[in-house]
Amino acid sequence: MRILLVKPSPQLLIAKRLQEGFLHLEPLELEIVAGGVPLEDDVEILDLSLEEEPFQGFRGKVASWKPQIVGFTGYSSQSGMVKELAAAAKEHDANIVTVVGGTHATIIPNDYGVPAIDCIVRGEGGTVFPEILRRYKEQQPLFFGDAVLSPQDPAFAEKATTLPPHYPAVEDIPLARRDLVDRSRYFCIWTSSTEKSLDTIFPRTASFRTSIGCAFSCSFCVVHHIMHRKYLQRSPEDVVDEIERVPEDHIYFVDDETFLNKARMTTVAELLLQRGIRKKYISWARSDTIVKYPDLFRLWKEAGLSVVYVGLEAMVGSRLDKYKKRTNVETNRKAIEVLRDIGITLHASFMVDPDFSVEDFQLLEKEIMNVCPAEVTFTVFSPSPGTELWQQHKDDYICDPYLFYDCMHTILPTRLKIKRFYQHFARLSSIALRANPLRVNKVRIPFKEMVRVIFLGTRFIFALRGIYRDYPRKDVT
Ligand code: B12
Repeated sequence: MRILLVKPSPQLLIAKRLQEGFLHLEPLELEIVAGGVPLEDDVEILDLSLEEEPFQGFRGKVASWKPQIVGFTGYSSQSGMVKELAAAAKEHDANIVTVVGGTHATIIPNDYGVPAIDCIVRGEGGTVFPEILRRYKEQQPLFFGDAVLSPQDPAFAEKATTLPPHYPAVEDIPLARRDLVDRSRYFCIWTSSTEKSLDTIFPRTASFRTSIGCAFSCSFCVVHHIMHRKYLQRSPEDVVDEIERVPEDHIYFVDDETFLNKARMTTVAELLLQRGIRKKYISWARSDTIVKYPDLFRLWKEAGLSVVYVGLEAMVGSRLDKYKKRTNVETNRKAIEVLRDIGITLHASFMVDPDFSVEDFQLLEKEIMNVCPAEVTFTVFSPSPGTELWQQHKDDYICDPYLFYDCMHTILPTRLKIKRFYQHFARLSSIALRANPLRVNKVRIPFKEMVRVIFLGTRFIFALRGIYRDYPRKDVT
């Protein structure tokens, strides 16, 4: 049997610019789903963001390879595209079975209740996909339990309103089939706070999941909803065994928060050091985790941790409370100090609120220099589909709240005129370039890469300034 797993391309210009310029990670979710496919079946992964013409690329692949099952992943912003691709597959051959999984399918399954989609997988996919294949081969209905729904099921509407199912035990989730993608295409921009020169700032980078979920419930985040606030953890041995096998020596941990369990992550670092595995790592961590466990981060620096992405979000207490961060400004400031002291690069992520006034933007501009040297990026506070906040704001959206849910486009009305809002938003990123450790520490990088980073950085800032043009309604501009 032939199974094609498809990752849609980003829809809006700013997401494309981000991916071309700064980081493009492998489709780990599809590699894990493929990991569950029995050996007797043929499975391929098609990453449409690598195609010049995504729709044509998809149609060409379906016509030439003739898959019997096509599976899609997708964020909310890609759900429109997934539906179009599924319809294109059916148009080519009505017998193709279409399966959809990923974040959007998990939280808003009823959005996929369309004739072109046969199966909607909620939650973890690697464990349920083999059962879907078995049912297909035995010509049984494909939907079962609370994880696999189908618009063809008379009870679909009712099932689609229930909470996402619980995740299986991490031990049952198959390992990623990393061999199914062209590994030379995936990279992440890496800076350094301690090295004087770097051979490349765009190394090939592997994605890696050591844990799933998060113990917190920030108002803008959907993860606690998907994971029922559970934090599932792979064992240290399992993590280190796989890290050793990953072909790349740069690894991006895609966990929501890697370091919540000090004992586990201490053992992982110790095993890496004992086994002489010398790789570099990027991870996400909360500021309070960093402040609570500075020794853990010191040990991890030794094990190769180069950059930590921290959702500082705001340096104003009332905003942190509004976002239900359960942390405070003092902790944010301490975390910056801890990382600086250890020599780990801080990637500070701030949130711009649609209610920002000019003064709020100016205040945030000042904060950039307080966190310097650091990689500094910005998103726009947006209610995440499937959360309580999303429901509360359901009458407020100024645009298609799925397509525009990329945390760059505001989906809520802005206090400033939207064009002005994005002028200020783009200005933050141009100031942030000055705070970047490469510039501050005068790190030597290859000339070609310097040209590339200046070109892509400038183009990204132009794209940010132009975001307001994407809104269809004239009155919002
Ligand atoms: C790492 C990450 C990224 C990486 C990219 C990862 C990648 N592979 O491309 C980066 C940092 C680039 C990124 C960017 C963005 N991200 Co992001 N990201 C994550 C994060 C933290 C982990 C995702 C991940 O790789 N998980 C590991 C994989 C293995 O797990 P998984 O995706 O859950 O997949 C499993 C199941 O969903 C299922 N499944 C998935 N697909 C399929 C398909 C089939 C057929 C089946 C059967 C099953 C199945 O099985 C999989 C295997 O277990 C999540 C949070 C989270 N916990 O989901 C946010 C998250 C997915 N991101 C989100 C967003 C919004 C974005 C952005 C759009 C905005 C932003 N500024 O952050 C951008 C733009 C990306 C783009 N290119 O368009 C939101 C999406 C919400 C939504 N409603 O769609 C999330 C949920 C964050 C959040 N807190 O709300 N992201």
